[in-house]
Amino acid sequence: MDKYVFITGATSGIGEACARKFAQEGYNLVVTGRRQERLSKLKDELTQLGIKVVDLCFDVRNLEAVEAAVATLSPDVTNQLEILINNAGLAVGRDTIDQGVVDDWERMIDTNIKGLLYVSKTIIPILKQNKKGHIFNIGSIAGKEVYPMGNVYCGTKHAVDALSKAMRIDLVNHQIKVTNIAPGAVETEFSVVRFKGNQEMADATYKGFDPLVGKDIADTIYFVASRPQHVTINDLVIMPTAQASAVVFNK
Ligand code: NDP
Ligand code: 8X3
Repeated sequence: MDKYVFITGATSGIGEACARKFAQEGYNLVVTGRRQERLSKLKDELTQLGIKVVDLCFDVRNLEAVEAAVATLSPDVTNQLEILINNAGLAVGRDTIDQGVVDDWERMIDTNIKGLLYVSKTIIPILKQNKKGHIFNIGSIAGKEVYPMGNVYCGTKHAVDALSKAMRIDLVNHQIKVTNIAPGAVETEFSVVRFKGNQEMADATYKGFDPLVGKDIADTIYFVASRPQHVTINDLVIMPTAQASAVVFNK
């Protein structure tokens, strides 16, 4: 197979699991993130499967860096680019709205909303030229519900939910599918980042129940991506069986 999938945030968690899943299924990859060492390691490992892997190290918050990185892709890659997985994102902090740290808010807004927009704006012309494509936006249960001290993170993921709907409308005439994926609790580096390196608090998030892992989301995304061309799955909420809403768990 010659098809390429472009994954943001492939250095960890859900994005890394997507890279592994699509590689196993024979897709070529463009893997991206800010940690070059991890990208190089992943590239070395997945190339062994006989697929092609391009690694691009950039920060999605920097439009010029996004554009410069994508401009380095050869036509061999862009002409076969079919899938974009807008996965890079993060929560930082868990405070009431009045106690929130403005720098945390800006990191979340700049990454989860503006970064997703910058990457989409850069990749969509390639998909349009190829006359076909599939964009996966990794939203969250936090884009469907709001929970205590989730304020700005929930706001960014509600924005992703709205942007998925908007993209679907604006791209329907170009055979570009848009799927919003809204996971509940997935054990990745997400909570370590949210709690600013406090491993104990991160571990407590997943204690007492069986959380999802990155592979669960990657398998689902692959299932959605492998439906026939005339079928689109628009929106999926995926939870651990022990989770009933953003805050209700069987622990
Ligand atoms: P991880 O922290 O494990 O992975 C996050 C990825 O995003 C990393 O690869 C990181 O790469 C990348 N990233 C973060 N900021 C930037 C940036 N500025 N520029 C480029 N890449 C960036 O978390 P998850 O895998 O859990 O998170 C993936 C997505 O899933 C996020 O959008 C998150 O909001 C969403 N999500 C997660 C859930 C969970 O419970 N884990 C549930 C619902 C949604 P690097 O640091 O190398 O740049
Ligand atoms: C991550 C899941 O519930 O912490 O998006 O918001 S949650």
